[in-house]
Amino acid sequence: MQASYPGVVISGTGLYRPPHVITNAELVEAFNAYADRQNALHADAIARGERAALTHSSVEFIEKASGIKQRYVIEKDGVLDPARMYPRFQPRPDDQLSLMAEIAVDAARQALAQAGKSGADIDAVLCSSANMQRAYPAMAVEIQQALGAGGYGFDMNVACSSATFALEQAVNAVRSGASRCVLVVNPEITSAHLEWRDRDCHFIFGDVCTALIVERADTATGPDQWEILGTRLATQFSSNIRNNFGFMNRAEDRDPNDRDLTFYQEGRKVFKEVVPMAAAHIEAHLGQLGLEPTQVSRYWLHQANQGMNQLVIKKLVGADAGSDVAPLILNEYANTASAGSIIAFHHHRADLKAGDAGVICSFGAGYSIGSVVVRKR
Ligand code: CO8
Repeated sequence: MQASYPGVVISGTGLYRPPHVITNAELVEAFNAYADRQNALHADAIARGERAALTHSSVEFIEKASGIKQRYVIEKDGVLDPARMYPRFQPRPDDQLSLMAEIAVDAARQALAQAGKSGADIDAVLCSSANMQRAYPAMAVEIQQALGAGGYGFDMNVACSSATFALEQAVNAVRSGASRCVLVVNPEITSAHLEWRDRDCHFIFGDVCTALIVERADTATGPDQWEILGTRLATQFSSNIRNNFGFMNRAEDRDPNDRDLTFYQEGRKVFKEVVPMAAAHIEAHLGQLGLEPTQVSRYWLHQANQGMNQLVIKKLVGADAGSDVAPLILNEYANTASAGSIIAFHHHRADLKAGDAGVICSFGAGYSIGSVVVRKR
């Protein structure tokens, strides 16, 4: 006898958008001031050839190389202070809601409202993000309590694929009967883990938090439901996107300013290696489900680089990525790690009709690729 599994839908999304914008012009002005200060400070060593002078960043390079025009951040002054170059956050006492939980609760409440659910309807919380604010207790458990949710919560991290990998866990939990209604949140405070003092990457990231409600189709009542047709995850080890920050740094007698303790990457290699992997992954996943890439109405792709997304789409459907096929949000939000494809899904799905298929797909550090194929109900 064949087992029958409940249908699963995404019935709500939410988006926390930070209050501050940093334009490329503001960012470049701060970086160049920092570079000039460093060069003046180390003028003798530079003159002796013992140290390379820092070169200026440029708005033109950033926009041409990435498509990014601005980013949102939770705290702006510290990032733009040439004497600091990273955000300034106040530590909070243990009895106050953590910053990461706060933005997750904000996005979660929006997703719950869209799905017509309350916190009490949630029986699992997955907090999945490229960086966690602390080691323990899990952020997800704090968010669970703040929302009055039941069941259990846990944290997970698959860098830029954290959201899609969490979606698969949520779908499986509902499909197996273990959970009825799962909240997935992706609080990405990337500003705290970006190296704003490195011109190769200082423009890449922005802060944000996304939320998704994943529930049984037979109990979903919200007006906007997306049936999950399938999920597919893949990983392949690479150090081309890496961050060695971790709990052992103190024991290694590391300088907290060591370059490898914040985000670093071989951007060009990532670009070249990940584009074919992502396109082949999506094509194979669609094939498994009996779909051709051209039968998909919309691709909500990871938002790291405009050129990358255009190439992925070209490989899939043989045409340049028009914004109707693969909407871009990175011009406004920059790369928001795992939240990028979910922001695209949040902003760009209202015009699709019942029966239309779409693909949410992330790709990033790991390497990791996650695709979720959905159909509008
Ligand atoms: N201004 C002016 N010139 C610059 C700048 C700048 N800001 N930066 C670099 N240049 C120069 C370089 O020095 C180089 O000069 P030269 O030719 O003389 O050596 C020239 O410009 C070209 O540099 P690149 O080859 O580096 O430039 P690219 O065209 O490759 O563009 C990109 C760089 C935009 C980074 C591009 O390679 C890219 O987007 N690649 C894809 C990367 C990607 O997708 N990464 C995914 C990472 S995100 C992820 O997985 C999540 C990780 C966890 C998140 C953690 C939160 C912080």
